[in-house]
Amino acid sequence: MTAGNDVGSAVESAIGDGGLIVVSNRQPYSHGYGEGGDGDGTGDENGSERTITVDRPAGGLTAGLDPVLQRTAGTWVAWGDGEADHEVTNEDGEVRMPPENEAYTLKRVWLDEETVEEYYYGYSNRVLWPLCHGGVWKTEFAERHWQRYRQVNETFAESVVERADPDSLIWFQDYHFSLAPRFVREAAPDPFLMHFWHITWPAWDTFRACPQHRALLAGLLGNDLLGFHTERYCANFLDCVANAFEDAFVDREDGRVNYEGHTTAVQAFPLGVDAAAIAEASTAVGPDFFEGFGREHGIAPGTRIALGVDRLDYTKGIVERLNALERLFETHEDWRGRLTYVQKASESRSLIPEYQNLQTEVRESIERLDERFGTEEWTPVVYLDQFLPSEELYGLYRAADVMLVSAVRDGMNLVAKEFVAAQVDEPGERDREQGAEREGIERGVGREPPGVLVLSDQTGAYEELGEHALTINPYDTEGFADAIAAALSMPADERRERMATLREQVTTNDLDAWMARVFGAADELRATRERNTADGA
Ligand code: GDG
Repeated sequence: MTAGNDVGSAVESAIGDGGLIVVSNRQPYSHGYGEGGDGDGTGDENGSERTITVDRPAGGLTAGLDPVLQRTAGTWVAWGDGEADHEVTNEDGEVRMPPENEAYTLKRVWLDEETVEEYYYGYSNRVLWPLCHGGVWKTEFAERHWQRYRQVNETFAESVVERADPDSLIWFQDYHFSLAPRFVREAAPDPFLMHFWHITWPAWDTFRACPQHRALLAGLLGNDLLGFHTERYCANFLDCVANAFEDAFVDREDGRVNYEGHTTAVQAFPLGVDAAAIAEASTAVGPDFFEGFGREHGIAPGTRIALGVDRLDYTKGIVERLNALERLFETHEDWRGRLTYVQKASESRSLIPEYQNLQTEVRESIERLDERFGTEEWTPVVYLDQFLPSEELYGLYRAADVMLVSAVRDGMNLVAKEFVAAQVDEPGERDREQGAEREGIERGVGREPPGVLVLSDQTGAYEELGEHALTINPYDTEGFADAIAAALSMPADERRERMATLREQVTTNDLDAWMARVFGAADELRATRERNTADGA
């Protein structure tokens, strides 16, 4: 990471003596059962033979926040969803983490099956997720889901209040906790509350369809600082507040709301990735991995690789992408037999019917493409549904000729940035390194680096990377197919130029820089608040 010292001082200054409390739905560490005892993995009747394993943060913000919590000896409050979580926590649901140096407290909140169904699947993912991505028609409003969401927010808020000091800094993550900030403020008015909203914020015309829109806004306005990925989401949020509450004072210019005597700053903080760690990990797998990968999936040496990496979610534009690839093979026949598209997809929220339908649709699209165009020697689409270790995922980013990011709506899309961070090779370098003469994925390269990013203009990432990526509208199948063809035949000079600018952007605005900005803003607001209190006294 580039801004290590900056982030350290910004965090320390913002947190002060009161400590940091992070609140998120997913926990940084979860405990499960491994094989043990008699070796059958089940243990004896009371389970005493089973060994306990720990799952660690794989990447992204969770991995980035973990060292911050360790450094500041804070508390992380999250849903304890691991099979063995109960076994390692005390009677308050607490366990010290990470296991090797026990630097901070992980407070686990227990949610039973019905609660998960209603709060997590029901309200968070069948109301807020589709609503915020503009899919009002995909929402499923049910009073009991809303009541449960409220109740879970209250429970999390109680856990926070029990652990907060007047000068604590409390940081909520995402759409699972819209109401908690107000609950905390009502019980403990002094701590500094901030919130980062990881998904898009829709326009008022969409948001007002939600029967609970006022309560959601009021909940979030319990915060002192509310962050979004882009200015556009901030503007949408401010617009919603202005329309929903006649008595709210909204300063669009300065990004501030005064509502019921409390001021909330609303600011854009585009999330970055840990570019240095990704770059390093991307070189961890070498020719052996790619040889095996090519053999396993029937990818012949010399084949160009297009890559997609997504959670299986209807916002990610996977079906739209497969349509564009089908069009490409129809209209640019010369790519038949020479390009394989690798789709890494992680199953997600499978209890929700829309997600089950999507899984079917994706599988059917792939089968159709393979049936229409596939040959004995060539598979047009390779589908990977297993979770890949970071090194393999980043290695695939490094090896890809073209990265396809085609979300129909996406708060940021970190995959686009991770791909750029993993494009570490100077042209010709890998050839020299490996002394290889053959082309193709067999030796870890599709062709001469760098690769090309094809990016949907409907993502938050587009605001920062759009100018130097090849831009597409995921619904414009024809234009999308042409963009893939253009990416595949882009001259080396142009690829180098584009990638150099993209890399500059992604490495400068990395995860540390983001953290420094967020904590810097919190620090400033806290200082202003203290001055105002002193002046008023
Ligand atoms: C939400 C917003 C916003 C995926 N498969 C594997 C794996 N991944 C990792 C990727 C990436 C992450 O999952 C997905 O992040 P995205 O940003 O694409 O999307 P969401 O999950 O929808 O996240 C989004 C984000 O929050 C952050 O604010 O950007 O807009 O919707 O990091 O690398 N990682 C590993 N193996 C896999 O198989 N190791």
